Formats: sequence, structure tokens, C-alpha cells
Amino acid sequence: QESEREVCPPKRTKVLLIVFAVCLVFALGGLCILGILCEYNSNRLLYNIWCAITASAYVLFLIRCQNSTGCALCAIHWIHSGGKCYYYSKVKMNWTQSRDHCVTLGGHLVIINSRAGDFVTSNVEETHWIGLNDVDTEGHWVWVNNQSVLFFSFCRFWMKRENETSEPDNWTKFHPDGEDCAGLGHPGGETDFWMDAYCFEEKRFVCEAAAAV
Ligand SMILES: [Ca+2]
Ligand SMILES: [Ca+2]
Repeated sequence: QESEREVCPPKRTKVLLIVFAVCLVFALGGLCILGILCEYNSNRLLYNIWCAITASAYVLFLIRCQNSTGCALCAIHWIHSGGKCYYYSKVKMNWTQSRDHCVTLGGHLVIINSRAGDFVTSNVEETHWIGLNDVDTEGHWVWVNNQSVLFFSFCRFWMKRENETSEPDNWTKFHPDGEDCAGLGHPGGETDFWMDAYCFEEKRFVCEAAAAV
């Protein structure tokens, strides 16, 4: 059973960071006072040990903050990139279930209207649902936030075939309603392009959420 973890709301994360910073200041202050006392007592060994511990803690703090996934920017199991957090599911669901599951995780099915699309596609090795569909109006593709697909994305990501119909092709061979939901790649191979598919198919999916700041 896939674990569900919510993305920490930015406000809550800010409060935690402030509490953490205050604690850190008090801790460092205490260590400094202790170090001064130790020095005052001419206990150089103990003083040096406290200095080493203090410096190490500070370095570890800096390393953690410089790590792109550090400082709780994204919840566990989410990947940080460009101010966004991305979650790649382990389970397969149909498109509607995928959309709803992303919401329960604190995000939404991924919206690709920027160069983030290359990052998203680079992290999948099999077909995944994305937050794009033409359920309401055939041929009018919209994201889960009701935005239209930008021209750049439309040209860049839909699969192109030579001498055949390119995607989206609204294939009706296995269902008369055609294909109204978009996924990365196809079940058999490459994943760095979009294809429309039957919304009832079960695929893994990519969720997106804003990174906490
Ligand atoms: Ca369609
Ligand atoms: Ca298709």
C-alpha cells in the first residue's frame, strides 16, 4: 500500500523554520557560553571539543540547506526542482483516480507549461498520467487548473509520427469515445513525449505541488 504524505503547507513550514532557527541560536549561544567558561577555567581540551562540535553542527546545517531537497522544501518521497515538488506514484490508477489522489496528497496532477516538462519526463521510465485532458470539448486540451496548453508545450511534447497521424489522435479502436486523457509516452517504451490515451486505463502518475519556502 502506497504511503500517503501531505506536502507541508508553506505557512506551517515557515513556523517550523523560525522555531528551528530560534532553537539553533539558543543552542549555539549555550555552546559559546560553555566554551567561554571552559576557556576561563583553562580547560583547553574541553573548549576545543565544544568548538569542534559547534563548527560541525553549523557545517551540517549549511550542507542541509544547500541540498535541493533539504530544509523540508518538499515532503518525503517528493522531488524538488525549480520551486516545485514532484511525486511519481508507485501504484497505477485511471486518470480520474490519479487526479483525485494527487489532491489528497496536497498537490495536483502535474501541469507542464514550461521547461519543467523536460525535468518531469526525464524521471520516468514508463508511461505516467499528467494533468491534461480534452474530456469537456474534444480537441480542446486543458490542464487540471483549466489553463490551456501553451503553444511551446503543444509543439514540443505531443508525439509526432512521420507519414502517420501524430498525437493526439483520439483513437477510437477500443472505445467509441476516443482518447481524452494525456500521458507521458506509451506502455511499451519511450516516455519523453505525450500521447492521448483512454482515461480508464490504469497508469502511474506524476503529481506536482509548490515547494515550501
Ligand atoms: Ca480526445
Ligand atoms: Ca493516442
